[in-house]
Amino acid sequence: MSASIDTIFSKIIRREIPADIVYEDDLALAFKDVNPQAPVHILVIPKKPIPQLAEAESQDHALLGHLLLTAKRVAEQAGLKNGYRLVINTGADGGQTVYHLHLHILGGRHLAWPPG
Ligand code: DGP
Repeated sequence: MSASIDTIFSKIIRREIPADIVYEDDLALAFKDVNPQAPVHILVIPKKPIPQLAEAESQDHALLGHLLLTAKRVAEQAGLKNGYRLVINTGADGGQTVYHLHLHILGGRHLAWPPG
């Protein structure tokens, strides 16, 4: 388990480094991924620095629901009428590289399943 964190995403929240922010509210921020894997690739993050889903707690119940509904709203805003994929990479085996919980919204092309 990770300790409390200050990642690149915390710096984006604090506007210390630039990002293409597409949505913000009191609890969440959404911005374009710097290394897009699809025509639309947006990250939705909580402002609370939860390192990874595996470290979310029961008190985060409402926040996790908010993140899902925010992802839906941002996907609609991005025009993803034909669908999209939400991904949460968790931990080393999950391929997580930034230890601030984030949802990837991927869309704008057909996404194969299972993923390559
Ligand atoms: P993950 O592997 O699930 O931890 O994904 C981290 C994502 O974060 C990865 O797709 C690239 C993106 N990313 C990393 N650093 C930055 C950054 O400084 N700005 C933006 N916009 N995205 C970043």
